[in-house]
This record gives sequence, structure tokens and C-alpha cells, in this order.
Amino acid sequence: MAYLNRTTEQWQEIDSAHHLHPFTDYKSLAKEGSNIIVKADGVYLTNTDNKQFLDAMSGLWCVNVGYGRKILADVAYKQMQELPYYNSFFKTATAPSIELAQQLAEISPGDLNHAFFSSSGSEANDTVVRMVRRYWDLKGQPNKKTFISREYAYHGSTMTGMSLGGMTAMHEQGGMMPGFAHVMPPYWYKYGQEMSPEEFGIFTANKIEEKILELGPENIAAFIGEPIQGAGGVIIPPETYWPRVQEICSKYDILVVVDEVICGFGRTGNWFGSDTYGINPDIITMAKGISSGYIPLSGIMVGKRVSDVLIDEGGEFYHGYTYSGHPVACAVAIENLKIIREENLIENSKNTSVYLNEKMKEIADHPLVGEVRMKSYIGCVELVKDKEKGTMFEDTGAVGTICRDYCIENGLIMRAVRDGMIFCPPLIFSKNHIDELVEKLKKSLDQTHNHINKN
Ligand code: PXG
Repeated sequence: MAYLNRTTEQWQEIDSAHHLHPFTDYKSLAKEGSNIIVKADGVYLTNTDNKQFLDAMSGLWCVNVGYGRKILADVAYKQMQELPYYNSFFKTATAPSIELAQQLAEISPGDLNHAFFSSSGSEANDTVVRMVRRYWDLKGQPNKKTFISREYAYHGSTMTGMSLGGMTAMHEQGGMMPGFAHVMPPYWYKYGQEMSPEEFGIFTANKIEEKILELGPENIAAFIGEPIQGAGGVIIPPETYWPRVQEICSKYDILVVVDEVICGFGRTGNWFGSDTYGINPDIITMAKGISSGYIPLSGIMVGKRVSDVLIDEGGEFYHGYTYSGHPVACAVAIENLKIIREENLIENSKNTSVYLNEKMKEIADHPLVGEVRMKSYIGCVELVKDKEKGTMFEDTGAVGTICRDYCIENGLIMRAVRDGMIFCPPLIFSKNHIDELVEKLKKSLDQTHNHINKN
């Protein structure tokens, strides 16, 4: 492709002249220039200066099977030649969308047997809100419209995703829609250190009950939560949290929606985070790992309680997207699931994560590190002002950003959420990759420590 023949400087100039990036401070990007990635293989990325990076973030929490899987490209190529597009509206369908729906029903928890497809996590969560509200209308309880979520939750960036999510900075831009409420997340290190994690799990789950009683159970449609809050800083709930959430939702007849966009497809050591935490959801949201990010695809799996009502009593559901069940995306996802199954990636990554956990003890000893928390192949290294007292930095995010920049300089991609250094590596990450990650992270932490002590 002729246009690829440009220098880094040329790319950066064109980029800032014409391209508005997601979640970006445009002025500072124009000054610093983008890191332009041109190719990837396995767990490594290469940029326009031919510099290599170990990708400990699986892209944006999505490339579960790693880069360079030729078979996924071949499947897309074949499907594009045979049938590049057809829709699932007006009583039509395509073979890959039907096949994928069946395979997802097999691996999904409980009685989640019906799939509704879309192209991004945000769209899938929009479908959740439309479908749940429709369900309660059909049940003769039209006041049940409000969703309860958590602070620091991330459920997408559309108006619905942003409103479902608990990111105040996002609410301040665009205006949160009515019908969404947020409660304290089970973030023990930040809010719960005076209690045991087990007590804190119950304490934060009870915040949901308090919110239900405040707003009136007759007005609450559903609780939505990520099994582990990803973009909010890998907030790993105490074991007591989800069972209590489930109990509260049953008590007040409130649907449980589990956003599996990050936790799904092997991330926490099982197919779904719901399996890891014993959650029995009415609906789950899926994206990212469903296609390992090779092609945009998302969807929701709907349990019998909701699907029976929609199917038997619903009439036409006026909702759907041009690309719902896109045949190329579904064909790639089917092959992606096959890779995960045949290479035993979930079990293998869970086993190898024991080594990562062991190596992270070296990181936990670092004077900048308050705690390391992880579950299989997702985790966070919490950087703190005072390790002994467990006090966080006042200027939230500043130190995290410094450390993130050192990581990148050292050829390691990690994500900083506030002052938490996040890792979410491809499930193919080996012991050698783990050694490289820990060595580079340690170096970056030392540099960060020197940097902040100097200034
Ligand atoms: N739910 C969850 C749990 C997510 O993590 C979405 C929904 C929305 O998916 P789409 O495909 O609409 O982006 C996400 C996405 C970050 C970051 O900075 C995280 C996400 C997306 C972009 C950035 O960590 N998660």
C-alpha cells in the first residue's frame, strides 16, 4: 500500500491535522505526536520507528489470542468473498450469525440461550437498556426503568454507555441521562481499608440495597456490573460481594446484568467472569475478546426469564443495527472461539498466571507500590504516596502517567488508570513474557521513583 511509505514525522503531522482521537487531549497530542503502530505479532507491537513493545494490555483489553493469527484473516477473506454482508432484519439471517449464537449459548452461564448482536460494547449496552425496559413494560411494570451501576464503572461511551458508567468526568461532558444511578464500588484499597475485605464486600453490596430503597424497588429495572471493573482500575471485588448483590437483586425483583466486555472469553480464568464469581445473570454483555479485536463485534446473551417474555408476548422489538450479526465478524469470532478452545488458552493462562502472581511479589515490595491485585490475566499495581499507611497520591493520575510513559520508553505497553498500572496481557503470554514484563516494569518504577523524588 503506497500510502504506508511515510516517515513518522509525516504521519504525526497528518494525524494532528485531520484526526480527532478518542479520549485524547488534542493540544498535548499535537505537541507530542502519536506513537504509530504499524504491525504486530504474538504479543509484540512495532511502531513506525521500528521500535518494539511488549503489549501487556492486549491492545485495549481485547486481543485475547494474540496478534498475527493468519487463520482469522483467512476466514475473513473467505467469508468476504462468499458473502461480505447481509443483515438479520425482516426474517433473514446468515449462517455465521446463527452458528455463533448457538456456540455462545453453549459456553454462556446458566440459561443464557439467545444472542443479540452488535458491533461495539457501547451498542451492546444500549441494547441491554432497550431490552430490559421493554421486558418490564411487557410485564406490566413500566415504572421499572432505572439502572443501578457503580462509580468507576465503564460501560461505553455513547450517551447510554456513558450514563450507565460511573465516570464523573464523562458525565460532565454531554450530560448524564435520567434513569441511571451509581453506588460505591467494592474498591477495598481506596475505600475499605478499615474493614476486612470480606466485610467491605458486604458493606458495598448493601449500598445497592440502600439505593434501591431510596429510589423505590418499583422503579428499578436492573443492576449492571462488570465482574471485575476494568477501565475503572481493575477493581477486584471481595469474594463476599457478588453473592450478596445477587441476593439483594432477587429480594427486590431486579434483573442482574453482567458486563463481560473485558472479563469474558477467558480473562479471569473461565469463559466468563460470571463463572469465576458464581454469578447467575439475566443478561451478559460481550465484545472485545469475542473476536479478539480482529474485527468489531459485540452482543448480549439473554436468559430465559427475559427471552421467554420477549418471544411469547413481545410482538416486534423495534431495535437493531445494520451490522447486527455481520457475517464476516461472526465467522472470525467462531474461529477465535475455536483457537481459545483448541489451544486450551483459558486453562493455560490461568496456570501461567500463578507464575505472574509469584513474580509480582517482587513488584509489591517496591516503595511506590501499595498493593498488587490480580485475577488470572488481569491486574493492577496500585502506586501510592505512603506504602506503610496505604495513602494515595493527592494529585491523582500524575504519577501513574509518569510511570506509564517510562514503561513505553522501555518498550512495555501498560495502561495507567489514575495511579494504578494495569496489566491485561494476551492469554498466550508465556513465562518469558512475564519475566520481560516484570523486569521492564521494575525499571520503570525505579525511574518513576527517582523522578518524583527529584522534583
Ligand atoms: N463495557 C466494558 C466493561 C468495557 O470495558 C465497553 C463496555 C464499551 O465497549 P466499546 O466497544 O464501545 O468501546 C467497554 C470498553 C480504557 C478503555 O481506557 C476501556 C474500554 C474502551 C476504551 C478504553 O481502559 N472498554
